Amino acid sequence: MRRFRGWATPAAATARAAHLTARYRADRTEVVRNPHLTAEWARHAVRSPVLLNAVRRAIGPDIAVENTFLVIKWPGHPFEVPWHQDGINDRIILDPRRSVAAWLALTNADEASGCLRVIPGSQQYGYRQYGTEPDAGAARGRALSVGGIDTAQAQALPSQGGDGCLMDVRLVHSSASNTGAGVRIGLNIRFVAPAGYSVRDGSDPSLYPVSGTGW
Ligand SMILES: O=C(O)CCC(=O)C(=O)O
Repeated sequence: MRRFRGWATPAAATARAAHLTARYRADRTEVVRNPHLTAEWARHAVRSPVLLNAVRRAIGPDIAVENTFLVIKWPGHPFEVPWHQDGINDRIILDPRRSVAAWLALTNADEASGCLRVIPGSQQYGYRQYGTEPDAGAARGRALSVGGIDTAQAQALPSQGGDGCLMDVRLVHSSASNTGAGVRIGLNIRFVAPAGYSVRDGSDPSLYPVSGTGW
């Protein structure tokens, strides 16, 4: 896993988080799918030079966004993202050599507010069997691993708005509910290089190129 700073300045990340909080507070929206296809700020975020330089080092110059996922954790509202791997679900499997996941902090996040937690080294053991989250009807449906997770190994990744990290798409990670005082917002991004994915369900992989000419 590689951590970095400055995909946005802390002030810019915090200002964006304040806009998002105002926009989504009324209905307590928790998940916004693929904001890079609809929102200028997210289109900008996935092209951040600091972020793309890190992604280039991981998977080379030709890069497309395969998916983004904005997670808003409202204080005092239970919303746990279960242990899962970003590179596999019923729709797609990502090739770990040609894809990478990123997580961008828009707000500060600590253990109380539900920062990312990872199982260091878990990427070495490949993709695991997964089940679907029980309340997937609430637009939270995602892959999650079942069994075999030694949570005693979990490492919390507190971060500040404007921080980010790149993760192997097999890295097992999760985040707890927000029991802190403020909103906690993060953007999860899956990046792929050409041929970095296999579609499993026949759907179109709507790729959004952000770097290179190999598209
Ligand atoms: O933002 C979070 O708490 C977790 C996001 C995540 O793991 C994901 O969307 O895959």
